[in-house]
Amino acid sequence: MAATLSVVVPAYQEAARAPRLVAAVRDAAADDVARAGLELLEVIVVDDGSTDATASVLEEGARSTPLLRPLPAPGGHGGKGHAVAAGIAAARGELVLLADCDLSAPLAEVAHLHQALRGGADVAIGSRAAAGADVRNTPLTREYMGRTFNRLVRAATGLPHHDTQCPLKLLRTSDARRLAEAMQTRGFAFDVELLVRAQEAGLSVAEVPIAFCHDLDSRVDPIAHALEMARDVARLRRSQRKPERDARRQVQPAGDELRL
Ligand SMILES: Nc1nc2c(ncn2[C@@H]2O[C@H](COP(=O)(O)OP(=O)(O)OP(=O)(O)O)[C@@H](O)[C@H]2O)c(=O)[nH]1
Ligand SMILES: [Mg+2]
Repeated sequence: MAATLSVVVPAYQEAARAPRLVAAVRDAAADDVARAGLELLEVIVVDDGSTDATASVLEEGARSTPLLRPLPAPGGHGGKGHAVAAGIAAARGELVLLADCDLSAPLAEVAHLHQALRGGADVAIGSRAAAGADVRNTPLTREYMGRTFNRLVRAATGLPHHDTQCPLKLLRTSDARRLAEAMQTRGFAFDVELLVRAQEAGLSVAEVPIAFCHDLDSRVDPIAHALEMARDVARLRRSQRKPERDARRQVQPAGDELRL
């Protein structure tokens, strides 16, 4: 029998992009997930205290789309990590897939991630850096920011990955809960902490090339969020146990096409 899947999507000020997500959930998501050998149980979209019409677009969409499960983030606006953690806590599937509202990494790519889990990985992360990735439309500035950020992450934390910020991540819900419960990062560097905690828990992580089409509409402030993420990575480094940090000495060489 196919394992069940919950998709968790954080949403902040997404009134304009949410209708496209709702349509994808209504028309294609179950088939995309079934082709990956999984059964889609729900798409939890966590509205992170948006002040635009995100909540009403999601509520309206859910009326005609039973798989869509809007969830207000507890305590109002708290950041992407905060919202993802709330979604993970609410997930009912055996596996959980983290994704973004803009579906710049299409849900159909879950097939590649699931293959990695079937191959023995505990966590599969989508990658725009791994050989074979099909990446389109990324502005040069974002590409540069992403590379720089991922270099910083590798140097600071010892993580071997080349694209921590790719939206798609697939893992067992029980693992995701255990990791998310212990996490401190409420903003965009949540993804980095998830991987740091996975490493500390002894979980194996596979970085899997995926198709990705950058959506130019963005909630990311290149200065404020870059500074916040650098600060969060520095804090993460201080929280790490030394053996995990030093694991960077065994890091395998790879391309460094890294993006935020
Ligand atoms: N919960 C929450 N989610 C957010 C916040 N900011 C962005 N998001 C969500 O995070 C996801 C990614 O946001 P984007 O604005 O596309 O940013 P990105 O894809 O990381 O960066 P770009 O490369 O600029 O697209 C979307 O689902 C957003 O709704 C926030 O403050 N809180
Ligand atoms: Mg995006």
